Amino acid sequence: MPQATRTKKPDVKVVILGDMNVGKTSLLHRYTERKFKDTISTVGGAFFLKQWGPYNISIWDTAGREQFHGLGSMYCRGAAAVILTYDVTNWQSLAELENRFLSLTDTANADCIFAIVGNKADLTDTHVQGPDTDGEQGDEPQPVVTCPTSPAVLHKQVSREDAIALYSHVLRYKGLEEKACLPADKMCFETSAKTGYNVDALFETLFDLVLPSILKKRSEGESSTVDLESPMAVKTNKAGCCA
Ligand SMILES: Nc1nc2c(ncn2[C@@H]2O[C@H](COP(=O)(O)OP(=O)(O)OP(=O)(O)O)[C@@H](O)[C@H]2O)c(=O)[nH]1
Ligand SMILES: [Mg+2]
Repeated sequence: MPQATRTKKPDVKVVILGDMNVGKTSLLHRYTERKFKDTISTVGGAFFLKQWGPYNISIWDTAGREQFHGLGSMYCRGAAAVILTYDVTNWQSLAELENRFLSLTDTANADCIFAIVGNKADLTDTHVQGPDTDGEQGDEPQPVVTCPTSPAVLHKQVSREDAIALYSHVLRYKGLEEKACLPADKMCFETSAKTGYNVDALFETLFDLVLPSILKKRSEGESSTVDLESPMAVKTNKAGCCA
């Protein structure tokens, strides 16, 4: 197989779920393109490929609109990590994660990792508001603009405690022992796709955590193949026959 083809094959799958308008696509744009761009509501789904060290991670963006709900479990099939996203200014968007989206993750891997993400934190917390809040801007340092009036701060409808409670609920739904899982503190994030706040931390934490899944998948793949160039690699069963 040509090297170029081999390096583009995804090693692991991460899926982002959540109600329409919570900012799933914007989070992916921010992370992959370092930009906050205009979006249109996602139709069906889309995927991004991210190289993480020697590995390729596919990140699946899904549509939050009800009419595409049926596709969700298909996108989650075989996922190593799922990002459950809500909007911190919209309580209903958190409720929907429990009511509508959690069951879609039944098709994910048994050892799937969950992150709970409250996006649009720039709307409720002044410390999240950065200089790069005005549209398409990249990674480069932006000039600090002093605004005569700071943007209005909206009411935060979902607290961090609410998100942590949802994380506990997810673990119970999955039949997992809380003590044996990653702590809620580490897996609940508040982000802003608009300013970039916590976005890298979210994705990079998850990517580090899915590495064991990649290694497991690779070793399972390797044990079921035979390297024809190395006679030592031919596997034999107990009776000495080729396996
Ligand atoms: N203030 C603010 N607005 C945001 C943020 N993220 C997204 N938005 C805005 O929220 C709206 C919806 O963003 P999308 O990224 O399209 O939302 P989505 O979750 O992908 O929506 P669907 O594709 O319909 O499921 C857009 O107007 C974005 O500009 C954020 O962090 N802060
Ligand atoms: Mg979208």
